[in-house]
Amino acid sequence: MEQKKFYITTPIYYPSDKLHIGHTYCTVATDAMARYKRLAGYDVMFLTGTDEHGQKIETKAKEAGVTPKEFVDKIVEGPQGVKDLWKLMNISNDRFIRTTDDYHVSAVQKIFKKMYDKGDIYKGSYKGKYCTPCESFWTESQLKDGCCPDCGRPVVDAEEEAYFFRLSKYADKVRDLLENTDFLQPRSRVNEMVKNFIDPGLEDLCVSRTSFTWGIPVDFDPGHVVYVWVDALFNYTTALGFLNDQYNDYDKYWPADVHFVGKEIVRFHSIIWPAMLMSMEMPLPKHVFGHGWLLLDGGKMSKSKGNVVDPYILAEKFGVDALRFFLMRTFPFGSDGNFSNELLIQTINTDLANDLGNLLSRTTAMVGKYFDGQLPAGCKACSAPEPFDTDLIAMASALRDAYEAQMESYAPHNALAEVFKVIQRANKYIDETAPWALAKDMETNGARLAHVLYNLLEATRICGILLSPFMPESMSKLFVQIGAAADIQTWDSAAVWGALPETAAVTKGENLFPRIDMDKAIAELEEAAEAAKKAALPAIEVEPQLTEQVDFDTFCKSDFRAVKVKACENVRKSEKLLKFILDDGTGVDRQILSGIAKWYKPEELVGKTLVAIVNLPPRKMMGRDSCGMLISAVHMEKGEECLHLLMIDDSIPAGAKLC
Ligand code: ME8
Repeated sequence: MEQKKFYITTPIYYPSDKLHIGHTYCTVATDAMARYKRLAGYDVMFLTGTDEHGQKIETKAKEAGVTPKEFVDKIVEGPQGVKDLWKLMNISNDRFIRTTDDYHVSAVQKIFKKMYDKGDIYKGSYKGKYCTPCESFWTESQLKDGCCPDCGRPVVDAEEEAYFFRLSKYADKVRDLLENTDFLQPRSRVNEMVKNFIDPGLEDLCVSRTSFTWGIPVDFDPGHVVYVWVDALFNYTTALGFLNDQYNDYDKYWPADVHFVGKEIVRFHSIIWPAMLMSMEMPLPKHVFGHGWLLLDGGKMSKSKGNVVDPYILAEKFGVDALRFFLMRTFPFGSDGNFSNELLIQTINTDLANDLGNLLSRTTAMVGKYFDGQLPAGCKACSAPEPFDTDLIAMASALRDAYEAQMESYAPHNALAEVFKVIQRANKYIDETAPWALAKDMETNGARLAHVLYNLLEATRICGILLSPFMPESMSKLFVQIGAAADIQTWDSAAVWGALPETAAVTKGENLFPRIDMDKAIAELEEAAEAAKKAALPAIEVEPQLTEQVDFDTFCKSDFRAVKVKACENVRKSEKLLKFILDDGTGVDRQILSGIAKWYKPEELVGKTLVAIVNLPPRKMMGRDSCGMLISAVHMEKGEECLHLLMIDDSIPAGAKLC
């Protein structure tokens, strides 16, 4: 039989800043889903990547004084960058796309041309509102209190010649898709989309820009770049090889089974994306799932608001698996959830240290203590089971199906809740059977004790299999401790009670989930966050201020004047000196030499208005007279001296006295 296929994607991330725990949430959810499907026997394609074009990146790069490509390269490939973070979080993506990859760029150009040739993209003139941080166009009616309806920030007027996509042409079909199929999930998001966007009437979408250049050029009309969302959405197909030779998986995996996306980008994925695919006459993805946000202090975590949580700090402190587990267990996937360090620690302590950790350590310790790490043959069977034996076995045997139903409806939090019901049942079973009491009379109760412990190992094994998509590393260690070999870590064996060999070698290993001291950990986290904040600031040192005072009359003896640079050049044979010819308002040129060649090129200073002290006695420098001194601001940054000439408004006339 042909292996079933499953294609799942995360959004591709904007590498405009370091990623935070909100981004990690979506990728971990996708990873858990992909691992679950692999476990269940599917041939999985899991795609993630980065969305690297657009005005926001261009602006950020300019601010950083680098090219846009250099800027994104650092955030995607550099230390603690996007790829590093996914490696740390044990993300098992099969492919990583960067929208600056050549194959993607040329495929998007072909896609744009195809829609143009079909008449679905046409040239017009755009007048409207644009939210720069969100890279989104809005019509007047879509604004909320005059601001961007997504992020609430001000929008700007925009007018330019532009290409448009005939979104209006597909309005009825998209409405039908949303209202009459299960394309968009959870269902609550359908009403949002229909009421806010389709009911008011879908307008054609502006899909090119001319006011900046960092985008995919429209190859048949230089000066236009493709709207970043058109470029970004098609990543899901170009990464499979659509209209390019880089890959050859399009026929195999398209259409996608599900796109996991945050709720603010559901509009793009459930309206614009299917409409463009209809235009391209391509099959539609089966599902789009819009998950909620992780909130901090009630607001969306975002770098621009400065309220972000660093996944590196949390993973280092609590372990990658504990962090992955917390994200999936605590927040219902379709809703918003309030992140807090307290909640994280509480979840680890309750679910992992107490419930799962105790079950594992108590069970393996007792097999060690009472049976030297190996139960006797025959322990699986029991001639007279107690009601709690039957109950535990029934729950654990039914677990896989209950879990599967939840995972299939994209409810990982509920799938985990099912697993924890069995873990809690197993812990209760320990109290009910009181193995330590049975052990007091091994001759009479030895067989019963072995059976109880076998049941505990078996329940632990089944739970371990179903937890492995969420905590892969820790569950591998758990399997070693309970003596479960690879052939009984499988999906099929999760539905088979009694698959663990009776005489499996059991070892009480390391404590997988140590209990965390809440107060101590919170104090340390706060310290780490403070240190990270400090490290992010440039290490600037300024000279200590002088304490010796000068009287006012002495100060007034220094004559500071505005001077204009008429000419400036390097002094021959000197690496340090620049020679200035200055207009100081007297009508006679003033010459000053200044040791600032390291920081300025002569040509960038001509015409500038500077400040000079003009009544210092002339000094000879490299054989030339220097009549005065130019005033600069100086500080140290990361061990380097930094100098900024004091430049004042050019409207100030040469010779004006500064006092
Ligand atoms: O939207 N909680 O990129 P992005 C939960 N490039 N999810 C969050 C979150 C939070 N606090 N903050 C961000 C983009 N996210 C586009 C996608 S796809 C063709 C293009 C989620 O880096 C957010 O909801 O701004 C989105 O799904 C993802 O992180 C990427 O956000």
